[in-house]
Amino acid sequence: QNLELSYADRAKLPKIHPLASELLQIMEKKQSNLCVSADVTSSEELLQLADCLGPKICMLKTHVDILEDYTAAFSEKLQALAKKHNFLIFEDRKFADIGNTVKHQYEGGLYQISSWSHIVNAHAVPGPGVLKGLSAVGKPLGRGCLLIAQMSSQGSLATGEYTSAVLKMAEEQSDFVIGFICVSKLTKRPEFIHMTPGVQLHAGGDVLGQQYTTPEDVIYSKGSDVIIVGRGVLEASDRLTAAEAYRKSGWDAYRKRLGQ
Ligand code: 5FU
Repeated sequence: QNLELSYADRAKLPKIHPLASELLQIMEKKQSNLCVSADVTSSEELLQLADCLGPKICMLKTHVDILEDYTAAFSEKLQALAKKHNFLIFEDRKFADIGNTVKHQYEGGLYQISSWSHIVNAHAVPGPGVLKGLSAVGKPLGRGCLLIAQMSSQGSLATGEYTSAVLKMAEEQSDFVIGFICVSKLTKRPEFIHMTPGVQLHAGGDVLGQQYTTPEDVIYSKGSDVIIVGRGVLEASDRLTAAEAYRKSGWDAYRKRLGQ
């Protein structure tokens, strides 16, 4: 007996957050659980990436603070590409301060992240106030947040009891938290979406502590929902072909999980 719900089934759950539902519908429609991490330093290159890889992805992850030439016009263009290709934008800002500070960091400053990013993430280290601050800005805009429950890097301190406490915090603010950054599935509650970085087609790592597992391992064995891939795509000689290989690998692993 297969108790595993499909992405489409989960999108229809009565208690699902509208943004989580939208993402699950996009995944089903585009047959993609691939999030590309667009870790480039030029706005033009990021926009080209988004336009070229847009059809293959459910979500594009950014680190806006590594861009050398950010302008408000860039964020307008990125939003237009997200609409054109039907993907969500996830700014990997990792907020980690008291509520009042993260509120300003999310809404204001140079980047005005809340105005263009559908999804952001936060560390649970400060306690629930970090979510209260972020949700004061994000909820009226229909935004959602991922809590960082685990990290892909070697020696991460986000394990065990810390990870359990993050889960509890998410459950208490599920009107804003749509899921987790994690290494493997953490909760049976199907409304939460699990997203996993540290993915390449071959297991391994880099010299700065990143650790890689494969799409099959992440989606099928570990039960996560979304693969987040940076250099696996960015450093390929043909990024579009690489993105398609990751999309297919992630989707095949999902089908296998459903027993199809
Ligand atoms: F929260 C995390 C984490 O635990 N590991 C990560 O690697 C976030 N990341 C991000 O995913 C990291 O900041 C990069 O933007 C991306 C992984 O890139 P890679 O090139 O696939 O290693």
